[in-house]
Amino acid sequence: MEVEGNEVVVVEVNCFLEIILKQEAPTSHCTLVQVVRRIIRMWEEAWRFVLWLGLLVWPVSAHSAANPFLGQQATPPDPCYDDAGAARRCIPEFINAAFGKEVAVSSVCGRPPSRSCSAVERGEDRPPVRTCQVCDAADPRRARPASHLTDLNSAHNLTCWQSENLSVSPHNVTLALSLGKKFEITYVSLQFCSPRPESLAIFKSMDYGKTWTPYQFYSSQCRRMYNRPSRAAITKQNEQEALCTDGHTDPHLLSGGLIAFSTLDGRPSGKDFDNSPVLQDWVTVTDIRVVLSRPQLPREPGNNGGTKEDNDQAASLTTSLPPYFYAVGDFQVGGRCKCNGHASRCLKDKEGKLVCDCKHNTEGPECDRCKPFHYDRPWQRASAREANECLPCNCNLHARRCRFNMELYKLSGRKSGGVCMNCRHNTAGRHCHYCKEGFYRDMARPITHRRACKGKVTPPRPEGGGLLSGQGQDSPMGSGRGAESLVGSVCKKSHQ
Ligand SMILES: [Ca+2]
Repeated sequence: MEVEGNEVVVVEVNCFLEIILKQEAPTSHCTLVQVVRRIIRMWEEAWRFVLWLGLLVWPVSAHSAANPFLGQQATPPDPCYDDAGAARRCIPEFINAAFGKEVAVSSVCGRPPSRSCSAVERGEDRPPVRTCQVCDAADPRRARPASHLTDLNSAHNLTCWQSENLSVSPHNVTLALSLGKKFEITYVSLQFCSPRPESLAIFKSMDYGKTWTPYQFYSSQCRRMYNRPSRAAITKQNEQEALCTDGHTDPHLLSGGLIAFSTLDGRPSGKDFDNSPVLQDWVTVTDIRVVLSRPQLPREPGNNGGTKEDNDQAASLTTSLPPYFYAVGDFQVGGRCKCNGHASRCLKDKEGKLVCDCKHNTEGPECDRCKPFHYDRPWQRASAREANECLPCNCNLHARRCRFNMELYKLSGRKSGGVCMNCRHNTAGRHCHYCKEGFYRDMARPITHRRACKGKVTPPRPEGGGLLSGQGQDSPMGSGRGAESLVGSVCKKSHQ
């Protein structure tokens, strides 16, 4: 049989070649029928090949569709869910939130070009030398614009912003940075190219610059400059209070000094941050403003600068000084995009605004509310122990909207507080779980079926009873409402 079959195939192929490709006339052994058969067989083989290819590919694609975390190395697992698919806390990565952002400065050198001089250290044994340079905003090599505050910081190519030359003190020079979104920040740091200021203040805003709160002060005269005690203690009662530190200034350091403010340092609840709404607020910022208030008293080369008392006395007066300036090479704000534990990253939306990529059925710029229809329990921040994801209302597929009711939530033992609105498909009740008046429950269908409640009921006649007993226990969710059970019973009877 097999040999015969093979012969047939050979004949068919030869005929196909002769008649179709060489365009010769059909002969006695090559009929058109054989050629047509050959063509049909070729079609069949092509289809078989396609099917075989499909079977080969299908398991891979089906598998990856069912579980997006397997078989696709390009898609990393979602940090907001564990391997079993359960929600868990997730947070965006720690970044320098100031990087590349624009800083509004109240003073910048170079318009018109100006010359400024400073003392530069040359090593421990050698006295500092006085060097001067020109700042010219029109010349890229000599400009010192605000963009140098937040550009890529490199030790080999330190780029600095610089203020105009100033000669009165105190005189505030401000650096204002808007992050465009709420962040939870760990530190604010300034790397100076000039000597560090003698007095500076850091303020924060949580509402995009509408209101400002003091964050931290540095001064050798805390009381006089900022009306704050130096080295105050932070207790659990005043964790949102800004401190004034007087130990930041090394009078011998002429340049390159760093000011680093750590937001949680020394605050008692820092160790239990998850459970401290006060500190969660404290580290939340949309904007940071740094006010450079007063410079170090200038030191001439070879001059040791006088005693602290001399400095204090001189600095306490509003006075004219030899020209001075501030210069900062790097302004950093270290923290994470604030998403309340419900997103692992922030993205730019259509308008270019930074927003959280919210998971756990949350939404809003900071995942700070539940998505519509997910109001079965109140919104909560995620903690290390509990993801606190928003849960959908249970409306048995009959409603698209629901609201939260605190009373019901408390009554349920803080489990469920959602109330369905506008139940459709002739259903009613908090969960759209029974048939509305005048409709009866079709027990052949699950309550989630859109035809679970059927037909209009003819109102029972006043006499003749209609009050049938014994069939009133069919309420699907055990709602136990006598009236509905009664309606159901009446309908059943009337349809029999
Ligand atoms: Ca820089």
